[in-house]
Amino acid sequence: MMLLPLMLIFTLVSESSSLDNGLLKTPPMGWVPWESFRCNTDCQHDPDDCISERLIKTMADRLAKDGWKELGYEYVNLDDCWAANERDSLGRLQANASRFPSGIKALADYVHSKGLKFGIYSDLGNRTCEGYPGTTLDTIETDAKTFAEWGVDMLKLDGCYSSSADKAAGYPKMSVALNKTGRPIAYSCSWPAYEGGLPPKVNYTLLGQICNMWRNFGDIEDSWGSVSHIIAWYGDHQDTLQPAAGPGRWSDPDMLLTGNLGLSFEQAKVQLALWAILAAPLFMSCNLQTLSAEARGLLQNPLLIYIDQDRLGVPGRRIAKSGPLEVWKRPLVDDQYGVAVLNNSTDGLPRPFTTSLELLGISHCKAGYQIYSVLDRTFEGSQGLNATITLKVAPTGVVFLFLRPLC
Ligand SMILES: *[C@@H]1O[C@H](CO)[C@@H](O)[C@H](O)[C@H]1NC(C)=O
Ligand SMILES: *[C@@H]1O[C@H](CO)[C@@H](O)[C@H](O)[C@H]1NC(C)=O
Ligand SMILES: *[C@@H]1O[C@H](CO)[C@@H](O)[C@H](O)[C@H]1NC(C)=O
Ligand SMILES: *[C@@H]1O[C@H](CO)[C@@H](O)[C@H](O)[C@H]1NC(C)=O
Ligand SMILES: *[C@@H]1O[C@H](CO)[C@@H](O)[C@H](O)[C@H]1NC(C)=O
Ligand SMILES: *[C@@H]1O[C@H](CO)[C@@H](O)[C@H](O)[C@H]1NC(C)=O
Ligand SMILES: CC(=O)N[C@H]1CO[C@H](CO)[C@@H](O)[C@@H]1O
Repeated sequence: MMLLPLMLIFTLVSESSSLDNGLLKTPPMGWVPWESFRCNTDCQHDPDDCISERLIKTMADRLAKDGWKELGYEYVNLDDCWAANERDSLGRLQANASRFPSGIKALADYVHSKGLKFGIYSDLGNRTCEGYPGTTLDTIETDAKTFAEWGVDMLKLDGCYSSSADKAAGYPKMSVALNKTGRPIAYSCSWPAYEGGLPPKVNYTLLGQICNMWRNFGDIEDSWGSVSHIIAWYGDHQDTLQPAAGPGRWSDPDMLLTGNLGLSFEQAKVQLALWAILAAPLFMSCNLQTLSAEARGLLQNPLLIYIDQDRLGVPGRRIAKSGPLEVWKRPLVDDQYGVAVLNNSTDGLPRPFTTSLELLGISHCKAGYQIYSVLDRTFEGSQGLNATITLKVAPTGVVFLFLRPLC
């Protein structure tokens, strides 16, 4: 009899904090075309790299065959530029027939046949960011129904060409409309990114109730400046952002750049390590056919994925900053931790960094912790709480540790 009121409270708390569609209990993983393929619609001259059913099928094949799916990369999503220039005669969105000759339903079926999930893109506004038909307040229900009929598993709803008032009405309305279709569809809202990402214009309590994930900040670009700027922004606003995220409701610092051209290998490691610390969605956006062995190794690092997907779902925080070095820590299940030490300097020399578990605030297990270097895939030995730990952190690089208690 004592248990009943406790369970009731627990249920109420979890219901009020996240969208009740049972989805994205851990951050989603998958592939999107945007960073590598943008709005390339020129299939005549560039048939391999244009936004088309052929591209999506090819990437679904790779996800299914090259070990991605088993690691959790299960979503194959479209971004902008899939739609025809006009809605159909019944007012429904439709795919561009020359680039998607079989239609979206057949494409979703294909993706499902590979054991994967299918995501689509639309925009709450008069047009998508690239000018295709948008989802306006009066077409929300039609579009939700269309997506459900097609077998869509995730919707990213962008926010170009709409006012703040339209967004405030439209994002919650789509959440209700998706629910009414009866099909579980993960819902990714770009709303906060269009309102500066912070209160008072952004209400994260509300977002957690209506969306499964959201972009908070501007689009990522294929450069170190962009990655470093995003990390700094999440650190500077962690008191707002960190508590807002959790199982079923994630902050999305945007796509992974690994496999593209703009980052050095060390910089690509920084993005992956920090995304895992932030409990971020892991969406690759590169050509999976031409990925180098090194890039594949980074993206398929099992311990990094384990940390990202930790079922506590508590994003990490920046706990210290000194000169160009900053320390980030994420608590994981069973008193385990992820710790990333980032060096933001560009002066070419690996920086020494000395610390101890005690100094990192990791002291629950008095016997000490086993230390693994996530990116080197090595076991570095066990350490007592007060033993000195010395690391060398490459310029615009990271050391990413996984700590497991000896208790
Ligand atoms: C719709 O919402 C209800 C109540 O919150 C929930 O129980 C149900 O699972 C949701 N259905 C879908 C398809 O999201
Ligand atoms: C389909 O996309 C092509 C570019 O690949 C474009 O020329 C054509 O106008 C589009 N068709 C429709 C109906 O939107
Ligand atoms: C969207 O279109 C409507 C109707 O034409 C117009 O009143 C509104 O200003 C447009 N909104 C934006 C943000 O372009
Ligand atoms: C934020 O949204 C929640 C849930 O809808 C609501 O209860 C709360 O009053 C809102 N907060 C502000 C400051 O508007
Ligand atoms: C790194 O330093 C640059 C230049 O001062 C700054 O713009 C950027 O925000 C810093 N990045 C991080 C993660 O602190
Ligand atoms: C570690 O050092 C601190 C301060 O020097 C001390 O309070 C603490 O008891 C030490 N812990 C262990 C496990 O030795
Ligand atoms: C996070 C951090 O420490 N950033 C520093 C990186 O280096 C530049 C230039 O040395 C500093 O201005 C930043 O504050």
